Amino acid sequence: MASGGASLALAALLLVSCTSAAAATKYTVGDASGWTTTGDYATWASGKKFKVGDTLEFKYAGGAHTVDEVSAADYAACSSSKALSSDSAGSTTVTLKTAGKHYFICGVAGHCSSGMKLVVDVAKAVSAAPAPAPAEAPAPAASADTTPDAPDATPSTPSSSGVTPKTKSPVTDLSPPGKKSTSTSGATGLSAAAWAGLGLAGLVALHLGAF
Ligand SMILES: [Cu+2]
Repeated sequence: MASGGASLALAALLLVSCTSAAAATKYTVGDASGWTTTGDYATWASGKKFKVGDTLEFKYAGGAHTVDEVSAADYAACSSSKALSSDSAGSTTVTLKTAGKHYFICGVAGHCSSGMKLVVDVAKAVSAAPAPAPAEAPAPAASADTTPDAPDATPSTPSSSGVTPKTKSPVTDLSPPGKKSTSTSGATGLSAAAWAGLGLAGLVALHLGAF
């Protein structure tokens, strides 16, 4: 039962991470120009609000350039000798996994110094909204999980029985007034119509009798 609760919690977490991933933005570095020596990536990055989960797609001719993530010092020095990651496949997609500044340079000699460098300031993912959701979700899932597994467990029985009357009472309280109001209005409506009909019939009968 512990594993069941854990897997449910995991599933909830996965769902949350999937939803946040769906909200992530995919940026093509340099837009149509791509990752090139003639790009101006400071201008390209300015005004963009990068956040954790977003992806950067570097487009370039495979082998012509590299995408190296480096430290701030190596970014300033255009050195990729201690690169945190490196790729030269031609289409490099980098997922921004952590908040803070991320530095990318091209490792080909002379390219970084000619402007092939990009720094992005990544903001924390908007975790304020998704955070309360997983906290609420595992609570009912865990209690529902313990009830069938351990019916003899004392805390589960009062909690489940305590829930049922609460849900039943508003239903029983609501249904009688609803039924009464409709039935009485229907009855009065019918009787009024019946009396009117009888009155008309009586008048017609009187007229017929007079003739
Ligand atoms: Cu290059």
